[in-house]
Amino acid sequence: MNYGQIKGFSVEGNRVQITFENAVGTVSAVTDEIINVFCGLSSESNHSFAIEGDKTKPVNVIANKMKDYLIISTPKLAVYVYDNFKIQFLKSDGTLICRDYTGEREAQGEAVLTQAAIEQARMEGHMMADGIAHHEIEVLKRMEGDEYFYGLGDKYSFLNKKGYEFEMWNSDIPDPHYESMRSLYKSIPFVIVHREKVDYGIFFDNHHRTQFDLGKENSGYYFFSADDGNLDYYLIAGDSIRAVVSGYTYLTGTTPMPQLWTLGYQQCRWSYENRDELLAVAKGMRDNQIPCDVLYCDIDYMDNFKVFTWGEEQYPQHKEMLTDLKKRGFKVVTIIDPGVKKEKGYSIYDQGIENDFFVHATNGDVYENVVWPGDSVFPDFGRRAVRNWWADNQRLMTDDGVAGIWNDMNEPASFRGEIPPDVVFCDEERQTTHAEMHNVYGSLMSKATYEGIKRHTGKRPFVITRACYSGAQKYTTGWTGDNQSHWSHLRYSIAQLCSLGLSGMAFIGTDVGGFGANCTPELLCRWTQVGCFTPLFRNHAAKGTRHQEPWSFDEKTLDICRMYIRLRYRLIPYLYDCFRTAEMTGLPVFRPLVLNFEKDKNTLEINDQFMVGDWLMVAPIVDQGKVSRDVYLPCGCAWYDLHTGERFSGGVRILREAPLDTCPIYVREGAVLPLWPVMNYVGENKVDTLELKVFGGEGEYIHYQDNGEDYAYRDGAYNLYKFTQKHGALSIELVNAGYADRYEGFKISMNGKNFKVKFSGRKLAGLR
Ligand code: MIG
Repeated sequence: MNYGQIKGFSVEGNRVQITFENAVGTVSAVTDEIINVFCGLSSESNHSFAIEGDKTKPVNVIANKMKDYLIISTPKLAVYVYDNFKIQFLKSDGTLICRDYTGEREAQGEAVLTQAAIEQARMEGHMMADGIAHHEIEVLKRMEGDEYFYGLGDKYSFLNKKGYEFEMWNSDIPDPHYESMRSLYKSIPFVIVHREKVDYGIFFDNHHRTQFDLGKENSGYYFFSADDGNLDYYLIAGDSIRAVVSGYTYLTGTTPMPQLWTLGYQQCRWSYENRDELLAVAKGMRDNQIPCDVLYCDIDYMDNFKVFTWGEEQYPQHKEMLTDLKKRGFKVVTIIDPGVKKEKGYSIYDQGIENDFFVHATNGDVYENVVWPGDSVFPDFGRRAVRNWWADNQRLMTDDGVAGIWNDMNEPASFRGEIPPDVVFCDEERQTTHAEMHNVYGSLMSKATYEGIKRHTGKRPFVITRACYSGAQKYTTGWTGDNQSHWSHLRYSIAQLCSLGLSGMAFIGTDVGGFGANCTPELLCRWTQVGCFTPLFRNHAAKGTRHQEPWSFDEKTLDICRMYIRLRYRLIPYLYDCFRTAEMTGLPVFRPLVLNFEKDKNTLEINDQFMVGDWLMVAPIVDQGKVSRDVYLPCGCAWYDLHTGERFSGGVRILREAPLDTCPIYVREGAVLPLWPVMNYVGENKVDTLELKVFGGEGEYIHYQDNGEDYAYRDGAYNLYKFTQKHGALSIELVNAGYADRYEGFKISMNGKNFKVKFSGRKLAGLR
């Protein structure tokens, strides 16, 4: 798109409208530090599937015309707009944030091949570059040289994405995921750029197929592009990566508090084929004293894969089964796919046909493709009426006692080829195409599921999705789809989960043990050692692969898995606090070290260590046969080895022995970790006395407590306890007292001593 010369401009509130020769664009300040750049190339409206509600704050925007450019400023930023809508962003002190690249695209190092050579190579299955593909919308930013690129959702790659190209097109990929794969299940077109003196984010809010090239084509620039939709992106400035993540989640929403039980251990398999098998797994958990809260029913629980039904043959009297499991502390989550079996007499199909709820082929017929139930039709989730209907359908599950819903196949995936781009989908009343709605289909489905569960149960919904677009974190957790029981997949899962966290999704996990291929005992141990720190802690495996419940191998494997699953339950109050932070600030639970320590250059590319909240750092083993590893302890604070209590100063690299039963874990000095006793499931025993493990130094920690279930906390029904340590003494103060059920006391371990204190008032000081 060639915008042409600037012809004029006008300011209206936060927005500056700029008339170019060939188009009208706007630059709007959402806040002092968030700028939206927009040009309605395909529609006038900047309707977003990620940003809900008006996020605009009052900002003092001033625009001035210079000789050949405009300066638009907020109290914190200056935006220079040139001809052809080229832009430079600066801080108000003049520091350059980023500037558009003004040259033409040019592929560096591209091999020159004859057409014959290309055809031959393709015949054998090689991917051959097609040369430069131009797009209707292309925003090229100059590479200043010191960039690190983070984020972009679930892409399968290292933390720093510089030098790679990606595509946003929700894709069901059952084959092994590999490094630098362009797309996966989710589309989160948000990238964080870290430079020595500046941090910023770019959120390209275009839900069509988009591309991101972060210096792969040419190290002189990076770009994002699309062939359809609008030029619509946000520059999110801030003085740290944390501020940028918070800016992004300010726009697109944060992850709301989950129910407490969702933080427990979850066991899944495709499939526990019948009631006996599922009950045997439940028994296995309790017999082996493995804490477990959640069991799953994958697709085979249904009657012929008809969503919202149960197969009486496999799961007779499922209601009684669910009630009985619930008594023993097990919550059951069932899978629901979007594909509805085409079968007259099946109520969901009939209702959908009667109300015209399914997407249409171009000739006006209901569109059909094949998924698990055979010939199937697809709900048109872009329409409110369809989402409402789907939300109501949730009741069919929750009324029977189902505790959460797992949304799979919602890229949407289909077996008879991908749904053609021109199949008719709607965006509310507007008819549009699959090409436009593809990337948001999973988000809309999850939103409908969330709203239904919320409406029917009044509790915080537990929804898991495979596909989604930016902003889905408000409604759903996510998992990373079909990984494999490969060591490389365990290794990459760390960067992948960190990237998802930086992209706003705080509640995420991978299939622990790996989905495809056969897990080994050693891999299961190491994966469980990582899994116990991931927000969603679910072990899952595919049909036809070896079983990977913790007892599926030998005693040693069982012992090690049990040990780390128990550690998970010890950490639940800490994790819950991290979720509180996530809801308040958008900062993820599972994070790269760079989020906390970006001034320490050694953390910029750490792919095999991670933080859990602000206080825990984990350096797991992710290679077969390895029994020791180097661990980097970031600068600026001291660290305690959780296992040995040994103290290390920060800024050092140490060698840590890590036999199979040991996952190296470090606690930041000054921490006061709240811990639970181990229990079989969340809520089995009431915690009247909270355990606090104090790690020297000085620090302040806020602990959050509520009923762990519903939305009463939004009306203030929660407690906040402030733990402060200074000069070797600890004080405890109740700083918010909205929830009646308080702790009666604390069991404290500090300075090598253990003692208990009663807590009935508001403050205790000088504990040592
Ligand atoms: O293509 O429901 O990613 O977790 O077990 C298989 C069966 C369809 C894919 C999901 C996986 C799930 C499986 N599903």
